[in-house]
Amino acid sequence: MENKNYKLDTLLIHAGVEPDPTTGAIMTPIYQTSTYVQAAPGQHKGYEYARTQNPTRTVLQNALAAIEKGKHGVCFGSGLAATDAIMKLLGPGDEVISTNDLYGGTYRIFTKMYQPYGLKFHFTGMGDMSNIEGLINENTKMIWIETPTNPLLNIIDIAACADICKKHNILLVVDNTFASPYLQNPLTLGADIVVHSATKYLGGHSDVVHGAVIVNDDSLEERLRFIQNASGAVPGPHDCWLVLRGIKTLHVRMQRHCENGAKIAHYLRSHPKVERVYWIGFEDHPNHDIAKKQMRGFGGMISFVLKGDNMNDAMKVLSSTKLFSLAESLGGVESLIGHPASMTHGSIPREERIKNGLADTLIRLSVGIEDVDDLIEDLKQAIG
Ligand code: P1T
Repeated sequence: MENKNYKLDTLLIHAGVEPDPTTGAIMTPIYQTSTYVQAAPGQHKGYEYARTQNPTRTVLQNALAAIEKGKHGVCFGSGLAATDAIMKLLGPGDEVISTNDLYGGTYRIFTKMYQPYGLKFHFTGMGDMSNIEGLINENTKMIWIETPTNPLLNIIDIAACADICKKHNILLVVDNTFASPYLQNPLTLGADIVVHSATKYLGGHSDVVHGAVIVNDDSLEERLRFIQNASGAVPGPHDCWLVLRGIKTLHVRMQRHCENGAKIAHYLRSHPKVERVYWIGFEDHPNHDIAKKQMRGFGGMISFVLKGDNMNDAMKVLSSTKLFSLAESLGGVESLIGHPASMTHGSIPREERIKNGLADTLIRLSVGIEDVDDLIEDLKQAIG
């Protein structure tokens, strides 16, 4: 599709997608092949071996670049494989500053995989930019943020981070998984690299594990493309096709996630047994203004703690919901409930978690797109 000026809702459906040149199939075929026949050595149609290139993956990469307002998309076998590829841009002695509230698996790959290889990580609260400035030295090569953060729904000012990064010649990476490209485009706010767990809102149906990196810079793309091929953590064509199909409905799904999320956040806040609700749409959320400035909506992720901070009460809610399924992950059409301390963030040492505000009793919701009245009834009977 030539015209890059289409609005996002149109790009989600058409970007990168052309009728299949051999048959005219409107849907991109799943090129389930490992290799491509050459007429003579080096004489091929742009495809040599499927770890290096696959036409289904190429279409998805182009679509992802377009919807993130970037130039290049590079896909991986999972969100963490995408993170792994980005870390391979760095080397021993390099330092990374990251937010102290982030997905447990990201914390794990940083501290358990890359720290032993000589990289150094600093974790800090990023509500206050001076925390970042204070940690920068000549070895600092990357700032890595999630916004909104997982699971405490903190908001970090992407443009302000980008200013600091530009001043010190540091790469800014934004994990845009929670927002999705429908709600936020970090590259337009000055980020250098956007990373996604496409397993979540991009795929949207809890049926695929997939990761993506989107950049503008040609030399970054070249290095990431090299890593994609050399390390080989590539997604299969069927998984690429599932994500491609998922993003065609991202806008309609996200609208409903946002609507349902808002209603449930307000319901929980008014519940006498609920102590605190973490949701970025509340006007008294500490960084609500930044969320309003950099996002187009507040999404479907909510965390909360019950009054009394009692583990048994939290466990009762976690095991009593009927529509909200108790499971890791998020961003699918169906609602999920989770316990970050033992599930998604179990790999962060308890003292670290508690220090950063992640209570043992925190409950996380990924609000789906079911009828919101049914979802509220479900929470009502579970909380009691
Ligand atoms: O699971 P995978 O596709 O490898 O993505 C990892 C990942 C990266 N970034 C963020 C912000 C994430 O939330 C995740 C995965 N998160 C969960 C499985 C979860 O339930 O929070």
